Amino acid sequence: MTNLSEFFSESVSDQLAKPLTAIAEAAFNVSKHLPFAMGKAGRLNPFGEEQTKIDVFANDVFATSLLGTSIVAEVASEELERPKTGTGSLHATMDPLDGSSNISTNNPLGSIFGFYSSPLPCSGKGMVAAAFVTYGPMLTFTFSAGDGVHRFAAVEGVNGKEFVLIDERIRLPDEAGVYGFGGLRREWIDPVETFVGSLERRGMKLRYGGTFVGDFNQVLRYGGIFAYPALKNRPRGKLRLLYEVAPMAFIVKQAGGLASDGAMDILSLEPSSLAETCPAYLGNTSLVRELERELSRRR
Ligand code: AFP
Repeated sequence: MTNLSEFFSESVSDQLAKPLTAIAEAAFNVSKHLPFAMGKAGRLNPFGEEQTKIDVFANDVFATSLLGTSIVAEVASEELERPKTGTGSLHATMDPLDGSSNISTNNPLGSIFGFYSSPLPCSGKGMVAAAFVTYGPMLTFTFSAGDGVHRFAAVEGVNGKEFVLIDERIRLPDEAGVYGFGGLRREWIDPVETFVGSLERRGMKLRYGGTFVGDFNQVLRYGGIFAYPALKNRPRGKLRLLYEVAPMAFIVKQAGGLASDGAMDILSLEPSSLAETCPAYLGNTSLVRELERELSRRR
């Protein structure tokens, strides 16, 4: 079995292997603490959302690990007012704990990371790597450094826990099996509602759990489309471009798919702030293009 450091030594530059390894190792720590840090932290994040203790813990652990590599110049996080700065040249974004509302139900949670060669905020054209962690029945680490998407699972090794390769060069299946669209159905804009109706008629299954990482991950495995669409009362959607959507856009493209805001490639969007949101449509290219056409017809 190939472990993470063996895989990195053959295929990833030191500049990226170090911060990616830092995240993977920190994920063990976050996963271990999940049962003990489920309560509220008693404060709000920059978006006015109530933080849980594990949001704060995960944020501290990942930021400290990334900055400790001396390769990261800044870490911008959904849980921080301002990025934390370091001494390197790589720029990192993170959603340290995605899906906080799933904590109390023990449904999947995740962490999302993006790495850029340019200062933040910047477009996805400057992205050089992305990764996500799933805390589910298995602790997994999935990444792309621009040469395919690879997934590792945590196992007990001879020297303690380690990540071993379980999927190399993940590709979206040609046949689309599942879809998951967020937001209240009554708030979906008409083209989205029409499109979802057509997905149901062609036999695709609804899979939605309320964690972007978990829901996107199912699309990556079974093929299909994930969306947090433009809503009537929220035309730029809910998900944060830099912290959530752009890293998954990088990954879905590396897996042979597409990510769009309904009109443009997500990785071409030029954010003017770290907090910007965007409608997010990710998955099999043919489906994302079909939805784009539906949206443009009604514009
Ligand atoms: P929380 O971290 O507040 O649970 O939000 C999770 C999330 O940002 C993303 O992971 C989900 O895709 C989306 O929100 C779910 O939102 P809805 O509850 O509106 O479906």
